[in-house]
Amino acid sequence: MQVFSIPKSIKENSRFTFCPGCDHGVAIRLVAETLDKLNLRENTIAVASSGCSVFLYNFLDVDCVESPHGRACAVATGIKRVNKAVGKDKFVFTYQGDGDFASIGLGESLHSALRGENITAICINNTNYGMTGGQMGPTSTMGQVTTTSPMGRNREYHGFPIKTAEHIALCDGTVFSARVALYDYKNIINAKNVIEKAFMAQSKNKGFSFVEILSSCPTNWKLTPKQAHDKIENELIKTYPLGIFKDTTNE
Ligand SMILES: Cc1ncc(C[n+]2csc(CCOP(=O)(O)OP(=O)(O)O)c2C)c(N)n1
Repeated sequence: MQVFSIPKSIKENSRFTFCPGCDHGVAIRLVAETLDKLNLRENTIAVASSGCSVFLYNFLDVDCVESPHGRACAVATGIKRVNKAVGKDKFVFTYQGDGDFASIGLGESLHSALRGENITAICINNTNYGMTGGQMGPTSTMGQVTTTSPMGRNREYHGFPIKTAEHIALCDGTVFSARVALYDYKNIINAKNVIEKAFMAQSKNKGFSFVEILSSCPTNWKLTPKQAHDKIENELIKTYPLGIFKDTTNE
């Protein structure tokens, strides 16, 4: 008996290429299920950026564009506006890492939110530059050991991590900003509802919507998949509290 059906928005026979225990698979499935639920698949253009998130186009059966590192929100802005100019209202979302969204692409991300671009950004926060070998990222937590902070991130040398969802919520053009996690069933269901709210904001032409997803990175954290999820539940959410920081979509 097949208990779970494969969402239409997932490519058939796609081979899982993420590290064991990585949350990207769950995140992409939630995105695919939400695209199906809102009947957006045929009208969607996804923008994947450099980093592990780029593999989105291997799994998602929608039109996908790859952007240069950090430029996903700028590329999505162009795609959304150009289509609008010729009378096509495309559903456009980005799928980015935290280094991509909140460091190299912070300018593009923040100004897209400030302009109130009617796009949705999804940021997978695994607290490091995952694809390139686990270097310290803008979201690495205080004391976190990475390949470029072997003694742990410290205040004097590295400064503090960025709380992306809270910052994006401060932008006047943002209508929805939230942070979710995927370490257990309850949080996965919540994440799906939050992604739907963010997508609905765009469908209702409200403005910039954003979802930060706390994601495990067992390979670079040097933990087992279970230990990595425990770390998110017991440690990471102290730095990165879960919740909806702004929702003006019904105003
Ligand atoms: C302009 C530019 N600089 C650096 C790189 C190398 N690079 C590729 S992926 C990556 C790290 C991405 O980290 P993050 O955005 O956090 O995503 P993750 O891999 O952790 O999902 C880097 C630095 C690049 N491709 N382009």
